[in-house]
Amino acid sequence: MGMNEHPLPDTAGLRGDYGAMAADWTVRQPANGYSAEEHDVWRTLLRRQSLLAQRHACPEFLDGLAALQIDERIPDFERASDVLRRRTGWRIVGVPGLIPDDAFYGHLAARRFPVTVWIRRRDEFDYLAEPDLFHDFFGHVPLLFDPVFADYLQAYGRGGLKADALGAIEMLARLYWYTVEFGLIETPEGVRAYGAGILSSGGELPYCVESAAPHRIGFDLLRIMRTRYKIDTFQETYFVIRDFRELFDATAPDFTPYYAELARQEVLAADALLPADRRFTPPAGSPR
Ligand code: HBI
Ligand code: FE
Repeated sequence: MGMNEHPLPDTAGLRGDYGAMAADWTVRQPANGYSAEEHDVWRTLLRRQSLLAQRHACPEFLDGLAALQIDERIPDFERASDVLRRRTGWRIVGVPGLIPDDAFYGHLAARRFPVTVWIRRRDEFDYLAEPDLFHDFFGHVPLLFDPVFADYLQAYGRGGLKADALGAIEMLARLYWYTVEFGLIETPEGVRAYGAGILSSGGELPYCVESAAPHRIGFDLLRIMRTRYKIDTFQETYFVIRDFRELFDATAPDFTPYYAELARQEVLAADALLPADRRFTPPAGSPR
């Protein structure tokens, strides 16, 4: 039984303020804004990750980051949505933190990306259990400017609503994890990161591209949906797409036959390797 990426919110155990939510689990950003300390945490994370992203992120992410023109203060979601909506029709909605799968998928299916309204403390720079504003905004929002990825994520949301009914949430959660959160993509300069969990991480962004330790396997939908993942260490396996069109095309068919096929196969460990896996060799001189 694999851990779902996020424990479904019984809200009691979660950080955010779920008291003042709308029926669709959304909230507004704090009316009186954020403290100087919170803006400083944002600024520090933004500087660290932007520097790393210049070297290790895919060009589409860097284009979206530039289009957002985020500065050294926590962004206003309405203003960012105005820019984003004009490009791909997506907009940002504030949420108190993790929300149930069906609510989350429902927002994605309507081109609304849920972004957490609170930001981590300084002592949580390198790991926190739940996605915060920095992970969601910096990690996820820039790629929504890419038209093909934007279409993929909406298709993913629609698939999630159907998967809920088919009891296939766990297999779709693996697809989300190994693409939207921890995906790699081929570029003429070599493999680059597009996954938000990588792009918002100080350690994993260089590691995922440079280290010889993890497996890097060519994108294979069924292989991904049967592969467990780890939620509190660097990934042992990354999946590499050729381009976002490959991702979008993979989610075009109805998944029902896939779920039947997967039910007959064993679930694989996060560090499994199969003879059929299309492997990417680490760059020369990689640190272990
Ligand atoms: N809720 N706010 C928020 N953010 C997420 O990334 C999120 C979620 N709920 C469920 C969820 N992710 C995962 O189960 C995905 O696999 C759907
Ligand atoms: Fe995320």
